[in-house]
Amino acid sequence: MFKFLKDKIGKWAKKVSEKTEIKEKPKEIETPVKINLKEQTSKQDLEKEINEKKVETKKEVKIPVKFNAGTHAYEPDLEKLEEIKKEEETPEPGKKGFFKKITSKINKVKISEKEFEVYSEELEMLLLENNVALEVAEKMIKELKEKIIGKELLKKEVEGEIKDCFKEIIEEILIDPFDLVEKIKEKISNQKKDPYVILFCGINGTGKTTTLAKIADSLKSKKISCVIAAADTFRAASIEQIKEHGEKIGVKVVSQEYGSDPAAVGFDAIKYAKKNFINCVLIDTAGRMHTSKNLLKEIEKISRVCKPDTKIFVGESITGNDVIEQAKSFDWEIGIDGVVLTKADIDEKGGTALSVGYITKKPILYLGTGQAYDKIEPFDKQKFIEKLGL
Ligand SMILES: Nc1nc2c(ncn2[C@@H]2O[C@H](COP(=O)(O)OP(=O)(O)OP(=O)(O)O)[C@@H](O)[C@H]2O)c(=O)[nH]1
Ligand SMILES: [Mg+2]
Repeated sequence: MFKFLKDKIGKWAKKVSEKTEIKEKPKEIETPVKINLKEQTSKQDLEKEINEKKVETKKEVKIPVKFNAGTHAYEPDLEKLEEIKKEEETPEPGKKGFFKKITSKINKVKISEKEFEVYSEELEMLLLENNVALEVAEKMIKELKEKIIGKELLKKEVEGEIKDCFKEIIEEILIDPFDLVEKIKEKISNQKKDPYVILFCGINGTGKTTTLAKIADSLKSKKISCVIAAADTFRAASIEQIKEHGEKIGVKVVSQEYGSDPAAVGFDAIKYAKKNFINCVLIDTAGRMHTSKNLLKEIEKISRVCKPDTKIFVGESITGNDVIEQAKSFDWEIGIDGVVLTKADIDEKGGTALSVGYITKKPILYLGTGQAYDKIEPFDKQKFIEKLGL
């Protein structure tokens, strides 16, 4: 998953490093340039002269030049000089010869603003195609530009430098998630009776119920007792579905009839948890479109009645920018605390994970990475950056 930076940004950076050295022959300058050479006396003298960039051999040497866009100067052409180099004697150890000096000079590039503009359009397209939101793509390009323009680099360093810059930018964009398990432990150690309440919300079919079951299973393995509220009383077979999960993971499910008030189901589950000293209540809710005012009012009621400690928005990582709009709507309505991005296992792009947190200012808490109960990973900034191939 998330291969886009590894594959594509790398290629883009390579292109930048190759193209910053303009290869066309400048019209007003004739190449190669002829340098007239003096008579050589000794090997030492020759090396001395070479180090002062005055080539000295017995014959006349033609030094080809080409334009370096980085330094805005004409410089010797390395490839052609290599041919001449073969005819020269190797300088004594410790002495940096003429060709070495030329080599290091010629390999240096400086990316100008003009050049960057040409490539930034391509980069923006690349980011947008990979689900990075426009606002975030623009920020990334602006920051990369500030970091890279005018910086003198060895040609071979350009790709690595661009990747390093991206790494820094992404580190800044991503929000550090809070540790949900720690928060639960903190609350249950302070207040013996009140359970920690988690509400799951999102549009239809994003993986709310599966994520809830995964989290309940993981909490149970950490000795945090759980009860599930089957507060999706709307979708056909939703209660059977959550009960099946409950049976598989060994967690009690509190439910009512289809069509009953979901806020009441949540309230019942909290009551059950208090009575039975259960640590955590996980409330499953029906999928609802973020554009439906009535359904958003309903989730607002569930939230108002159940007063969850954490409200988790569950979105699909593959949906791209739509997830951002959905998360914003739910946040507007109930104030979400964090995001779970599901189906990261089938997301090759990764841009959604990069953008959703930055735009909503809410941390990504977990990534869903498959259908099985153990296919959930706490979101880790460094791991995510590694997955992007940086
Ligand atoms: N590949 C993959 N599939 C997932 C993941 N999470 C959930 N799914 C699958 O997505 C489908 C929908 O999951 P549900 O948990 O029922 O989604 P929901 O949001 O509760 O759906 P509604 O209640 O109908 O709104 C199921 O087939 C899940 O197995 C994930 O991280 N990766
Ligand atoms: Mg569901």
